[in-house]
Amino acid sequence: MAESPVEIPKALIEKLRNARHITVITGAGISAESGIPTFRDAQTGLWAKYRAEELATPEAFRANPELVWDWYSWRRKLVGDAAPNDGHHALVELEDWAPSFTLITQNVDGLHQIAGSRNVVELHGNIRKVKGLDCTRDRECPAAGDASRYDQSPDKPPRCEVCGTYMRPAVVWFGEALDHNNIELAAEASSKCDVFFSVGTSAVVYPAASFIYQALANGAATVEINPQPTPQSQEVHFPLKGSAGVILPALIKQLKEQHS
Ligand code: BJW
Repeated sequence: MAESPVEIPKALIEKLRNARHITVITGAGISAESGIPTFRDAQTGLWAKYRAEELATPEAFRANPELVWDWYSWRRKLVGDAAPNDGHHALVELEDWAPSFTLITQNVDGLHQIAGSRNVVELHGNIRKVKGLDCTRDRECPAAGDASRYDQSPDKPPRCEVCGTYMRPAVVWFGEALDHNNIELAAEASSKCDVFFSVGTSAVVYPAASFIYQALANGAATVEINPQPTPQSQEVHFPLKGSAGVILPALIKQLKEQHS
């Protein structure tokens, strides 16, 4: 059933028109309309079928490297076949429109960059890349980088040609530290923004879910776009219930109409 036309609150449009910096954090929900499953949606989410602790932790990889490598290869193929949707494209328009803009994403699919978003902070890494499991040079290792070079490898997982360690997806698993520089960029963008959007995330994974509180503490207007309530829905100024692929284009349309 088609969603009814979306009315964006005039007060939000006004806030956006006066904003100097806009910060957006996205989660798996924005890519759902590109056919990529979310993690926690009850019927369709990945965790409805697979156990996170058996696949998305360093312990799981060490215990069963082939299973985890295969699972990520399957997801990499899914992501490789997907294209950005209207929600991703609307965020590119918002970046073009705003004086200053930061897009923090928890997504590992790279669809924001493919859509054309420029100032993107990838908090949880990128599934299209690999790095060595125990490599001290991490992403600087010559064996790290584009995962597709290992697609034809008979070894699952392949080994680093320099030090022999297993190659693994360059994503952040539970219990692993996020890149320090990325946390700083996200924290700064959240503290200095005038409007903060949380789009398509269940807002349960930390530290990603904490950035909105920095925005709130610094007086930003906060917006949530999600068809389902989250633990943060009651705290945001503008909870907009619905799909990112519908609400974001409607918001851009109204922003531009009232701007001309
Ligand atoms: C739509 C839609 C549509 C549907 N439009 N919307 C503080 C408190 C409690 C726990 C912790 C804490 N601090 C740290 C922790 C532990 C842990 C954590 O947060 N656990 C909680 C789950 C309890 N955090 C960590 O372990 C992090 N590391 C860390 O803190 O390290 C500390 C450390 C320091 C020093 C040394 C060592 C360690 C790391 C977290 C890594 C998360 N990794 C994953 C997997 C990435 C790789 C992969 O892809 O496999 O990241 S888990 C998974 O969850 C993935 C996502 O990025 C992340 C968030 O999920 P997301 O995006 O919100 O998706 P869903 O499915 O949950 O929600 C989708 C939403 O979309 C829903 O709300 C839908 O309604 C909505 N939706 N269709 C708009 N069309």
